[in-house]
Amino acid sequence: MNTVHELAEGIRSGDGRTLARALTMVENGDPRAAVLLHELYDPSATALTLGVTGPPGAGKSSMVNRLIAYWRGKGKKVGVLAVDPSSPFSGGALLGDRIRMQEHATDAGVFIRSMGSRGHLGGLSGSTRDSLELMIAAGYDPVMVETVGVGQAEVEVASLADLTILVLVPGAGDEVQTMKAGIMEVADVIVLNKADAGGMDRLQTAVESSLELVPDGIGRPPVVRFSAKTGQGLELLVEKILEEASSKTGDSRGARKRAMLVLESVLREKGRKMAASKVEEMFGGMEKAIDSVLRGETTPYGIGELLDKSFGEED
Ligand SMILES: Nc1nc2c(ncn2[C@@H]2O[C@H](COP(=O)(O)OP(=O)(O)O)[C@@H](O)[C@H]2O)c(=O)[nH]1
Ligand SMILES: [Mg+2]
Repeated sequence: MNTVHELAEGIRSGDGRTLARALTMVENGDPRAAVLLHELYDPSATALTLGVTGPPGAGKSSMVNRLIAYWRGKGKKVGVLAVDPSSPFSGGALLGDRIRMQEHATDAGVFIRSMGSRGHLGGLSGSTRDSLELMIAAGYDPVMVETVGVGQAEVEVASLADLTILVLVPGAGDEVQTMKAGIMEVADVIVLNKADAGGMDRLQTAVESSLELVPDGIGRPPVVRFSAKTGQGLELLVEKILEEASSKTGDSRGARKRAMLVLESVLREKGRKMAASKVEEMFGGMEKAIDSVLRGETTPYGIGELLDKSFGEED
């Protein structure tokens, strides 16, 4: 068993096996992971992190594949985290991703990791940002996170990475997919994928009319027509990503934004854990707390009030 310090050394030196082991520690909630992440955190690291979201089948993995090839061509070490919040057990989508990205599987400059989101209904696991941090420490730049866009995932992915790329495709219900609350606001770049297959004009019109509803102050994201199949639009896509990155996270703001994202992620996890342990202490666990609600003794909100009191909050 290696010490945390040895693990840190291994990761910094770019050893893929050590990185893989550390990712497993993070996913399993191994208490040494926090010590390791603390040791590895370098506030001056400048890796670009990109969250990729959008409906299943939109071509997220295919687009990521193109971006990997592009950045490999520029001599960059590229990290990819594929999170599948919808099917922690089936693994179907993850397998598909592996096949789509496998041309890069033997390239030492590419690190691809698939993870489920056990115990996290329909959302990203709390360890996702920690996994990103491990990849940053190992020298990957950029690092991309692909999530299946279901429910809250699009909004959650925005609090994970420097930039959020939303991938949409032409098809029935263009309006519905673009109008979904919150999506437009969290996207920094909108990709209209499958440009080779037609239907782009209608999709673009739908997207642009939804964007008109986004408050002006936020700034409207660029919309890029793209085909992961032919590679059409790739250069423009990269240009827009880099432009948004330098306007949103340029200079020292990048370091600040990263520290903020990581702190938010740590606080979310700590808050959840502290609240859960209070519920354990007061009720003997979630199930018993629910029993108490069903017996009419309290409500979920009443439990929230109890938590406020027990954490000494007064208002
Ligand atoms: N015609 C066409 N098909 C595409 C394009 N991008 C992806 N696909 C196909 O769409 C399907 C879903 O792609 P995938 O990358 O797995 O989507 P994801 O679920 O969003 O990751 C696959 O069969 C891809 O080959 C594209 O630009 N044009
Ligand atoms: Mg995929």
